[in-house]
Amino acid sequence: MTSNQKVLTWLEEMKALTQPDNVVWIDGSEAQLDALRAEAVSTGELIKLNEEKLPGCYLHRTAENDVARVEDRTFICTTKKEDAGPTNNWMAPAEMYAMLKEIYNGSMKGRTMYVVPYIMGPASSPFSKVGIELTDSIYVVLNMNIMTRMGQIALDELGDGDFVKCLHAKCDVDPEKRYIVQFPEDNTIWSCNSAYGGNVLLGKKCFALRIASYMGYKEGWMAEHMLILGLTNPKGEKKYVAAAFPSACGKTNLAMLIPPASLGDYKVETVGDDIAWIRIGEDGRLWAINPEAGFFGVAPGTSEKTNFNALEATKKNTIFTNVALQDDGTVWWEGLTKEPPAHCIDWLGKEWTPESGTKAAHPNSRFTAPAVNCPCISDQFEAPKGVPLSAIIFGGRRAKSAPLVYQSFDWNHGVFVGATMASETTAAAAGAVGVVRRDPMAMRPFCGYNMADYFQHWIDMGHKSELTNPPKIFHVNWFRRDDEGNFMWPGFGDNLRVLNWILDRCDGKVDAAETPIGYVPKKEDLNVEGLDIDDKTLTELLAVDKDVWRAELPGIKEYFAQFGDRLPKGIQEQLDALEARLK
Ligand code: OXD
Ligand code: MN
Repeated sequence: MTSNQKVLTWLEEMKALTQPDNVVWIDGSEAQLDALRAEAVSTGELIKLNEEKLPGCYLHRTAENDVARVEDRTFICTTKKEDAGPTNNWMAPAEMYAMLKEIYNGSMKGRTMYVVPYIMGPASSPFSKVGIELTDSIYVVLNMNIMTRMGQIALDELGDGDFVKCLHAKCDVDPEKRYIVQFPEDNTIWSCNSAYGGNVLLGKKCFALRIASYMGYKEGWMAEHMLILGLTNPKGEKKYVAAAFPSACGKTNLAMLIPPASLGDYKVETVGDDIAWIRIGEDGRLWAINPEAGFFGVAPGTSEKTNFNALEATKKNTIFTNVALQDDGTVWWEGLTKEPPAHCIDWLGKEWTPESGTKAAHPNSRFTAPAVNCPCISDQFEAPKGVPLSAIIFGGRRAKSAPLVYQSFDWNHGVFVGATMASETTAAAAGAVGVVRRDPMAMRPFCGYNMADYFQHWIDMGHKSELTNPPKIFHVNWFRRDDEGNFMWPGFGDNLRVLNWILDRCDGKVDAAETPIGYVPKKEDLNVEGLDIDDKTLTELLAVDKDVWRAELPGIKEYFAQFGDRLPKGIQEQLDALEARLK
């Protein structure tokens, strides 16, 4: 399928290491995929769902100990420890390779190795990159088929070029020997002892964020943990924004927002729900592509009401992981319907009823759905150059500090706003509730190099002479609470009102109030027509309390202190300026 000598030599090496019984090249043809589906069903790796109600859909259950990304076992292996930085686990590459080789040694004996060539990004896009994943899991092959452009198409794109070398072996799914390792200097990813999506679909977080962020740093572009959406107003004007949120902040919902009909004829289109690769275009603007071809979304909480479009996307050719199986061969998860089914098989494969007192679906159960299934997928989804960004939005879940929306003063201040992003923990996650977790640009688990250098790269990008028309940078907080602890903003579709203000600011159509943290809307410029929101609540939603913000400063300083003198001067200057404005 290829005469690329680099591919063939590497494959021989990996075969010698893992010693599979067979090697199968994945060409991406439906015939081959069908055969793999049938094989996975025959071994129980996949369960075929109701063909009438969920055509082409399958259920997979992972091992009980293998249900989420494992950040404590995720490593960035650069030659120098400082290049991985204080927010990443690190080991010297030679030491890591040696340790992992013992784990991989003979691990595919009695198994088949699948060779999965794939493209991150649309085929024939100058922005796209090719990877090859070697895996002993059919589940991985079938998921990669949904999440990437996979098969011969990728080898054709590759020619005799370079690629990201990805090796995945299930081994014994032993959590003690589970490692997710990136070698950014070698364009290499090694993952072992897991069979759960985020750890094994190596094109996603491992490549499209960790390795790609490092590539972007070296090559002058950016790989970001951002959704991309297009918004068309009633006049037919279309604009694009990219937005980064920590988990549990409604990122997928925003990416697929349904405009409230009462606001008029708006249209939201999804370009991406998780990752954006961003470059400077010939017109001096930032352009973004979504490198992925599917959604790897969290199932629980997804319903017709909360995210109609995401749910629609899962109705055909989707692989569900760790959700519950209903008696009619369809799936269920907490939040899908108000009333739980009277009976189902839970994510562990056990009988379940509402009286069981356990969750039927794992809280991190997932759907892998083709993006083309999404009713609001953008017509620019395959555009080789991507879409031009008018705004970049950072967000977090903050009860008191951050107003509903504010705009940064300029690019460097916007980078500072992203770098100080934080979210308060919710009851949904383990650990204490309301604890502030710092997650710069939502990239804390995904930055493939020293985060201080990443901040500097952001600053540098904004000042490149080619970037004559950079997007404006904003921060939103849908989660502000009143003194009784109630959410003050309705969220969901009504977030369109905030997007409208943001785009009006980008067009210079509305004025704003200057506060110590940035520009905040004037009450009259935020369209709240038809909302049940009183003047006092609106005032509070947009208020910036200096005392609350002064109390934020020690936490920010402490976070930045870990970077020592590698923290960019541009970031320190922003911190000093904020402190001065808060005096
Ligand atoms: C994801 C994540 O799965 O960010 O997208 O954890
Ligand atoms: Mn994500």
